Amino acid sequence: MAPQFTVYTFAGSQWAQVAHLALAQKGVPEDKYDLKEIDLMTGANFDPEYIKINPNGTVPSITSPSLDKPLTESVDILRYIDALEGRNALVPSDPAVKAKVQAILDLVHSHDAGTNTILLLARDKEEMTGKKASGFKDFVVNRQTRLEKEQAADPSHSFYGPKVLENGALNKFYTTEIGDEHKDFFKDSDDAYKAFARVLDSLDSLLVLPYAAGDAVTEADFHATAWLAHALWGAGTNATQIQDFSVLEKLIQKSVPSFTIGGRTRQWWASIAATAAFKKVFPTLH
Ligand SMILES: N[C@@H](CCC(=O)N[C@@H](CS)C(=O)NCC(=O)O)C(=O)O
Repeated sequence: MAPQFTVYTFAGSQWAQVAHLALAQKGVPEDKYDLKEIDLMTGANFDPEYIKINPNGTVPSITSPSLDKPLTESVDILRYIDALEGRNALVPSDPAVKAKVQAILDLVHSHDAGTNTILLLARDKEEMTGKKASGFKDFVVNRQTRLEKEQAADPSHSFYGPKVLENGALNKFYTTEIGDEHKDFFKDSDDAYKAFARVLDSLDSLLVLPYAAGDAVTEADFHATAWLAHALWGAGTNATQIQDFSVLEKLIQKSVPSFTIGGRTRQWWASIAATAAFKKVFPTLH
């Protein structure tokens, strides 16, 4: 069978994992789609040809001759995959369940839930030194190099100007000596950690159990799973220790000493981690 759609993906992208979880859960045959790797580590998402597919320069995306335009949001992508094969199982029809699912989707996609807080921010000299010596520095610097190259090649392109400035601000903290200019960055990072802790608390109170919105796995499970797995990995958890929350917990406690991962989150994580889709996509955290 000729592939019917193309998924643009990257192993280190949390939102791309939503697509992979949905493909696994629905058992979509592998000959039905192509996978195209967009290497975020080298800024391949900033290739002008990819920006034509996804004007935000993000993964995941899906293209298909049957679509009027590419899908560029993981929420839409999961729903597309869900609708491919038989029953639309991951998107509940019951209005009460739907509302619970939507609250979780909104939460994990909110600004305060951004996992770049864990991956890229630093609250003091020690953390900044650690980040500067890690692969996260390569990520930030490679992005800047690629963005500046593309901007030079096409100065009037509306995508590159704002992105060069946005990533450039972070790039500066990664490439200059740690000093007074870092003070506001450290304070903002601490605030971001406090906000991230509030998101984890909110998730804990929203979870229904055993799965995110109750007895059945829904889209809420897969978005929350990809998000939390990436945060655990970014915190430096041993990638094979799927159930180990201690590293992330300790990191957050530096900003919020009373913080712990809630009991409902732990129960939910144990339930979702036991599913075949989770095991296929997350043999290790990423
Ligand atoms: N709202 C989008 C967000 C996608 C997104 O931010 N993807 C990240 C990786 S998880 C990305 O491609 N980042 C690259 C960048 O922002 O330059 C979705 O849910 O699909």
